[in-house]
Amino acid sequence: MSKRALITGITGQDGSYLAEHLLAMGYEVHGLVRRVALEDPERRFTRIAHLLDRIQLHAASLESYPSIFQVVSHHEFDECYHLAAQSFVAESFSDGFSTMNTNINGTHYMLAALRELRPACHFYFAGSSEMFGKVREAPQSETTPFHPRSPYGISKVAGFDLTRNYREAYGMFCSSGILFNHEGPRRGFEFVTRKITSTVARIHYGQATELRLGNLDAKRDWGHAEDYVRAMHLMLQLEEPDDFVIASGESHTVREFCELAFGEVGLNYRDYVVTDERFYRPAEVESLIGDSSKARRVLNWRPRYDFAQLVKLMVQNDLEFVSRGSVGLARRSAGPD
Ligand code: NDP
Ligand code: GDR
Repeated sequence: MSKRALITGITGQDGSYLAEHLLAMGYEVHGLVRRVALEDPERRFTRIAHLLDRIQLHAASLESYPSIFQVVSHHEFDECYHLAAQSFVAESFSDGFSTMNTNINGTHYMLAALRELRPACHFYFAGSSEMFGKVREAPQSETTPFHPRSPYGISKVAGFDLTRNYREAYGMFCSSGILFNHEGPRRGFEFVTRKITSTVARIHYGQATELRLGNLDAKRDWGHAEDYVRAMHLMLQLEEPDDFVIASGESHTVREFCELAFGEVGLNYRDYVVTDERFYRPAEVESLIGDSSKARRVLNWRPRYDFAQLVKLMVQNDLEFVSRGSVGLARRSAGPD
C-alpha cells in the first residue's frame, strides 16, 4: 500500500521539490492550495506544472479552519508536511499582522484539524533558522535558545511551540525541522540568492546594468532545497517525533555570494552592486551557521550540494532562463523585490 501525504505550500519552492521526492518513492501526493491559485494555474503552478497529472490538489485557505477541516476530512493521510507560510522576512516587517495570522493561526488550524480527524498522521512543521535571530551561540543547534528578530521569526517560534505542544499534550507525532536557508533554481525572485543570480544573468545579456542590494555583510548558511526536503521526509519516518537542525555547517556573506555569481560570467561584482537603504531591515539577523550533527547521526542525512555548486547551478539556470526570455515575466509576477 502506498503512503498518502498532504503538502501545504505545494506551489512553493520546497513543496514542489518535496512532491517530486515523495512521488519518486511511490507516495500518493495531495496538495493544499489557495482557491486563487486554482483559478490562475498558468501563473501560480509554474513550479508544479510538470506534476499536475500525478498529484491531487484541494482548495483551502490557511485563514479558514473550516476549509482546512474539509480537506483533512477527505482522506486518511499518513503524513502531513505543513510548508505553507508567508515566508519572506522583509515582507513580515511591512505587514506583520497578516504574517502572524497566516503563519501562527494556519499552523494551529492544521494541528487542530489533524487532532480531530487524523490523530495518527505524522506532522512536519517548517521551522526556521530565523528563530535563532540574534544568536546566542555559534553554531546553532537544537538546544540554542531562540531570539527572533522579525514578525516572521516570531511567527515561526510560535509555530514551533504549537507543534511541540501538540506532541506533548496529545501524544501526536509532530516534528519540526529547523531549516537554514536553502535555495535552488526554483527560489522566489525576492530572496537575495535568486535576486543576485537572475540579475547577473540579465546583466550578462545586456538587460540590466546594476544590482541594488541591502546588507552585503549578512552571513547565511546556504544549502540546496532538494537536499533539505529529503530531511523533512526522513524526520517523519522515525519511531518517535523529534526536532532537527538541517544546515550545511558553512557560513558565507551575501558579498561572497555576489563575488562567485558574478565570477561565473567573468564579471567583478564591485562594478555592478549598489547598496540601497531600501533593502536594509529594521532588525537584521547578522550571522547564521547551523550544527546539523544530530540529523547527520540520527537521520543519516547528508547534503549533496556545496555552496560553490549551488551558486554555479543557480547562475547557469538563470542564464538559460533569461536567454529564453522568461526572467522578465517571472520577475513581474513575483512583484517588487
Ligand atoms: P515559498 O515562499 O516558496 O512557498 C510558500 C508556500 O506557502 C506557497 O506555496 C504559497 O502559496 C503558500 N502560502 C503562503 N501563504 C498562504 C496562505 N495564506 N494560504 C495558503 N498557502 C499559502 O517558501 P519555501 O518553499 O521556500 O519554504 C517552505 C516553508 O519552509 C515555509 O514555511 C518557509 O517559511 C519555511 N522555511 C524556508 C526556508 C528556505 O530557506 N526556503 C528555510 C526555513 C524555513 P502561493 O503559491 O499560493 O503563494
Ligand atoms: P532570509 O532570506 O531573510 O535569510 O530568509 P533572504 O534571501 O531574503 O535574505 C538573506 C540575507 O540577505 C540580506 N540582503 C537581502 N535580502 C533580500 N531579500 N534582498 C536584498 O536586496 C538584500 N540585500 C541584502 C538580508 O538582509 C538577509 O540578511 C530566508 C527565507 O526563506 C525564510 O523563509 C527562511 O525561514 C530563512 O531564509 C531561513
